[in-house]
Amino acid sequence: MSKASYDPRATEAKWRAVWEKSGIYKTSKDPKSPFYNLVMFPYPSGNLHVGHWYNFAPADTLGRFERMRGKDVLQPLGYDAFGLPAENAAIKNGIPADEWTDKNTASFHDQYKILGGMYDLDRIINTSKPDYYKWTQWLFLKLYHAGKAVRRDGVVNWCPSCQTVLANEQVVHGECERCGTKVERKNLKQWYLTITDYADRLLEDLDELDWPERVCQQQRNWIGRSAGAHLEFKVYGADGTLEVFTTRPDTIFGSTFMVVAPEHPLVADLITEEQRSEVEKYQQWAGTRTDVDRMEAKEKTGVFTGGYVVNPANAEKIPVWVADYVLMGYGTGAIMAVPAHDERDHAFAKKYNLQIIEVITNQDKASEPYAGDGVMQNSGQFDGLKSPEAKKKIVEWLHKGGFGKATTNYRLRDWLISRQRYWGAPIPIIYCEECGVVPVPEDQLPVVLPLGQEFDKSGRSPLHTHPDYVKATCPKCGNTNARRETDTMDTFVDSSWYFLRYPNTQYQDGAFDPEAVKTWLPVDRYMGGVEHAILHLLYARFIAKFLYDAGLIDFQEPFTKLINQGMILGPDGNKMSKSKGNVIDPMQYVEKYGADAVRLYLMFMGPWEDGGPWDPQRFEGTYRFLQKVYGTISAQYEPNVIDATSETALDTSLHKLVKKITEDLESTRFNTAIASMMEYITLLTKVQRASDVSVELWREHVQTFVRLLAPFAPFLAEELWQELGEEESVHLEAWPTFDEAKTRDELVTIAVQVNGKLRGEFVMEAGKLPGAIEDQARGLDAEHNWTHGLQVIKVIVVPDRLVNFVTAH
Ligand code: ANZ
Ligand code: ZN
Repeated sequence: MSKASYDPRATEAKWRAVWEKSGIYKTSKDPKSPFYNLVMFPYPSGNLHVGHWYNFAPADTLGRFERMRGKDVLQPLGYDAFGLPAENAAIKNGIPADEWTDKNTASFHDQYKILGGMYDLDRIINTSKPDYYKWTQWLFLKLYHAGKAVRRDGVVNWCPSCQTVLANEQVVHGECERCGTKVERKNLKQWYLTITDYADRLLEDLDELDWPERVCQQQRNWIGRSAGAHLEFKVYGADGTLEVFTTRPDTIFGSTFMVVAPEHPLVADLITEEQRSEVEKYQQWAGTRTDVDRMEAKEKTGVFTGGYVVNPANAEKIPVWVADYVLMGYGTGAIMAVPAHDERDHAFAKKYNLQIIEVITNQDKASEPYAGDGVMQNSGQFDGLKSPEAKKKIVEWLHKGGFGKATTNYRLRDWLISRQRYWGAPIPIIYCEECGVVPVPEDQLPVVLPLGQEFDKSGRSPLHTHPDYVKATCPKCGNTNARRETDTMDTFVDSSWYFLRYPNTQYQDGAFDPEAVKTWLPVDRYMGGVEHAILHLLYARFIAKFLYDAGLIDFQEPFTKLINQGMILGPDGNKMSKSKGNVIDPMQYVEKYGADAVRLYLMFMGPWEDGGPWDPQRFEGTYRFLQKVYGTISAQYEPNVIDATSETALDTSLHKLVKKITEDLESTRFNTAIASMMEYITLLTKVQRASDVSVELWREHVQTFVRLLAPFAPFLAEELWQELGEEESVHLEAWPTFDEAKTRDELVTIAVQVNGKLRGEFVMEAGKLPGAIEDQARGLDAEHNWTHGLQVIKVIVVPDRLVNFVTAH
């Protein structure tokens, strides 16, 4: 008989304590078959939200599955703990950023345990602690000495209220994401990591990765390699040349004007007295707009500089305009405008009434301007050639004349890592009046971030005014009046290498233990949100290539396989947000139904990669399933009359189940795996009612099922395992195997008799239970009317062979 219902709260608490004590989830010290199963470490922002669960719980199921298949699994967690929210809390509520962070990591830590994961919590990484950021600083110095960390002038997004540089992603509609102040463009000396040196490798190596195609495509677009030419246009009537980048040198005869970015240095030389005030006004206005504003603007704007250049192809004198649809940060910040063949140039020429010359025959009259290939016209000696061929010839011809050369251009920019913020890893640099820029020697690391800082109302980083921090001794000449760099690093630097430290978090002789890294890396499977498709994943790939080149690691790609889970939406189908009141707090559910139910529901609700709305009703259904599992498995089983057919049918269904779940987990289809478990449990309860299989077979079945359940619902599986009389943990068991031959469906022909006379037949899978065969036969009788509408009083079934309807005469 089935026992009292399952009490997840008490049971989960019990096993949590047992597991912690026995240390069954500690990573193997001597792995024979290492498997690195990694989730993206979270920013500790208060409590684990349902999105974290959606990442960590299914990822844990996969880790447990690998472990049962004999792998030694490294499955760590940590905290990406530096960053603005901590600082905002400090500014708003007066709690020091470090206190706020420590409080949050403590509550995350408790919830990591509650989740029921086999995460090895002895290996926690916290990027805001000196024993970690010491090595982030070490990495910076490595890059610096290799010439890959450089300080230079650049135009940056500046928030005058937050007093800091913002990354492009932190600027929303031209305003600071944090405070809503209009962002300014400013020229500042900042630290950059020269990721552009790696552009080709970052692009080409994508082809070898087992990553979602859309992520690879996003990275390709971000790197944005385009082949073209740098061409030079002499300034008319003065010295100087205007250099442009173009992907279409074949259209040069159609270039009727030039456009330069408002910040372009040559504007000052081109500008005429009449145009001066108008151009300057325009430059000032454009200075308040971000690149994103500028690219998205529907209406093109611009002003004429008054100056001209000479088109080297046909010696025409053409006007130079200033317009903000040309960006200073791309190519050369200047373009040759070809209004007949480029959409933006076309719109601009129409608006300002500039000349349009078609130089490629438009094969698609419907589209104007025509951007495709075709036959050359209005292009001197190149007329009649096909445009791709003309492209090569024109570049060669211009090159001979000293007017430029073929080049490749990238959209990718160097990585600006300076932040004028407090809560980040200090940049280990000292400025000395005598020696200039001096790196802090490695043996003086870490440069310690002072804790317990208070902010004044301006929100400015307290480091700027912290006398003990700013004042430094020059490591080179001993000058005690040197000044410490007060900028900290972008938090993406912290996360660009953290996965190297997990294999040995205690390692003191370097950022990472080379032996342990050799054992565990590259990461076998990396799981996290698609919002990291570009920045984090690109930066981590870059740093891996840098360390590879430095001979410090022996692989170039850190993450062999990547899986992006989808997003959990509120029950109303919208993105969860406090203002919509549709936020699901996983802990509320855990308290009532247990962690297993939350885990299982998250995996059952739909394909992991898709996400979807949280459905409280389906959640209830999932919970009921767990209760049913408990009831069925934990009940006493006593066989009645044993039926050989029933035994075979049950056996086949188990082999099928093992195969299905194995294959589903291999391709992360949790939802269909769980659906088949549900079907199987329904079958098992039927068999239980019929009690027509042997006790040995029953036992084998329930034991196998509990092992299959273990990676999904680790607490319940452990409880049942114990109730089945086992002493060791189910999580130390091997994954069940299956016999392929037994999973194949055999077909049999079943004869249909009415009162013993043959009336028909049908085909169905072998090994079905009598009930299923009868159902099938009755359904077909409705179609074929074998029983002539007579009342059936009895149905005799011989499994795999015949059905006999006995009717009332
Ligand atoms: C002439 C031309 C004719 C162009 C034509 C296109 C079509 P991708 O592929 O993205 O690299 N361009 C160059 N620098 C720019 C800048 N700083 N701001 C805005 N636009 C810029 O694009 C390269 C093309 O974008 C270049 O080729 C240039 O316009 C424009 F029928 O030159 B083209
Ligand atoms: Zn000095």
